[in-house]
Amino acid sequence: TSPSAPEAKYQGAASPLASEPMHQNINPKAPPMTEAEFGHAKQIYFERCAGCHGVLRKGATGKPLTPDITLTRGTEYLKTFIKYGSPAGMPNWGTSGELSDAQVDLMARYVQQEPPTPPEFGMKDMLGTWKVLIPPEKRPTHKENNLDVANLFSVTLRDAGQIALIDGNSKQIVSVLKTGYAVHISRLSQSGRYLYVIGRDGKINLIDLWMAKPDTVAEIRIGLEARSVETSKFKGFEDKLAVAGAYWPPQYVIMDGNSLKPLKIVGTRGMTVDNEYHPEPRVASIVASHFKPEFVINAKETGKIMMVDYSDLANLKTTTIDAAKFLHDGGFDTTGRYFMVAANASNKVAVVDTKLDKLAALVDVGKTPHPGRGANFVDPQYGPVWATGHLGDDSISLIGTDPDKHKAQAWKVVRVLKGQGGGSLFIKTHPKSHNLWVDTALNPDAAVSQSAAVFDINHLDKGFTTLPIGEWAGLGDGAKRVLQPEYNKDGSEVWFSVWSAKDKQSAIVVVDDKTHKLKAVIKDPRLITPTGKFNVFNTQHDIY
Ligand code: DHE
Repeated sequence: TSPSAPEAKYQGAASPLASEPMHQNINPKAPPMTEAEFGHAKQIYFERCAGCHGVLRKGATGKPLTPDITLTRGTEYLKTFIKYGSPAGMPNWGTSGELSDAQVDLMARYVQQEPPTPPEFGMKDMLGTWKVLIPPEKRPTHKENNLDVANLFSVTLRDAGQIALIDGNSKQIVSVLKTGYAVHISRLSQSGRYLYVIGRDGKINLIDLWMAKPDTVAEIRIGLEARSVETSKFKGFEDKLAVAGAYWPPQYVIMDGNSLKPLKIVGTRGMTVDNEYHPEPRVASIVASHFKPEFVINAKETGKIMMVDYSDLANLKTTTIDAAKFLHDGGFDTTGRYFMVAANASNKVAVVDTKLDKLAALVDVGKTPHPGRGANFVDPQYGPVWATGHLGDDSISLIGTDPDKHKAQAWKVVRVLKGQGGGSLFIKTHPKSHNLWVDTALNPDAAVSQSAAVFDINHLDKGFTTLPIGEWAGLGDGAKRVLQPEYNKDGSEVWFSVWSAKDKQSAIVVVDDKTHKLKAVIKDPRLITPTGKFNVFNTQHDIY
């Protein structure tokens, strides 16, 4: 396997576009394919390749694969490349056993054909999918349940196309709700009443946590493939608007927060930070500014951060900040003023000052930073920092975030910790804790991917302790990954997902933050492929 295979495989998750009908372009110069072969190859392409090479094959983190290039390479060369991979990050699809020789041959011929184009998805399409199941005036006027809503967890049940709402106190599943396919994230309205979840297929569920039994009150599809959703947080706009970003078509959509009625669609096609045209800049993370009525919207391939003023949608004002290519995930510093976002394939973290709408810095970090929302704490020596782990190496970079009292350290990597290994997806702490938790979910070594590292923030030089979270789940043998530490409301517990295959038992392991001891294992036949977990209070208040 090539050294960067975990990163390439991470980006190679199946795209919902695999099942979209698309026009077949026959290129007379390309090796011939039957319609059935083309259909099969298209499916494989959207399941394995589009994440890196792009829907239109114009290249993203992977190289462009348009016929002008692939035809000059020829079938035999392409077959070798697909079968054996490359040190630059192309996975060895053939020798790893993931594609048969016949499939490798199929793909080598397919990429010499014109790329088929998925359809656009505009206002008419969106309105066609929009449903208000319970209109705002028919919803509860006060909380009608006895749940401690602030300590609920919204848990993605990835392959079931569901989320589970789990009570953080009793650890009981309150309900399992049908959602879009493979929900990516959950976010809260400013008040904490409404939960928004977005599926990989672009479907958003708006869930009212005040109902006797929390349930979906509105839904919509905002595109054919998507990852992010957020709500307006600025004073005067609380619970008013929602926004979601699509991978395809490349666009973001601003909606009414109470009904999901689509109000404004904005395309992201355009120039990269290198001033080259990109036809499909996917919308990656979105956060809501606390300083202005603005959404902070990150376009992956162009490397541009759009500060979108939502106070006047008819006269939309956007400040576009040039950062670095391949923007992905990120979070705020503790003051909520600075947004730190990984430009992952550029090995950088971009820092945006949301008060001045300016780039504060581009910080060089390790290989392929992947913070989730990152972790904020006070380094005993260097003051306030925000930390990220990496997919591509075992380092954890601590970046100074206090330009007022620690100017010399601000926007510099002040410390690099050595973690368990590469393949880290998420890192977390809590203001009440002195622990820093780091997963290594995509590490190729099973022992590493099934455990988590914990550092004592007051003794960072002492290294980490490894906790066998996967073993604690008591699921027996079988492939599983331990991922995404998430705190409960009061910061006394850390929850981990133990993500097994769809047809195998998974679990959530709850660890006592102080003692590092196992506190509970949540097991239930309904807990199918749990991935992300979002504590209502912590998500609502950007606590991480
Ligand atoms: Fe994610 C966050 C995109 C693969 C679980 N993921 C994000 C965000 C983006 C993104 C843009 C930030 C959203 C925000 O903050 O607004 N993720 C992508 C991909 O494009 C990628 C690489 C491949 C794909 O095709 O999806 C990808 N992600 C994964 C996974 O394989 C994970 C582990 C399991 C899954 O669901 O597929 C996964 N991503 C998550 C989670 C978060 C996330 C749990 C939110 C973490 C948090 O704590 O905020």
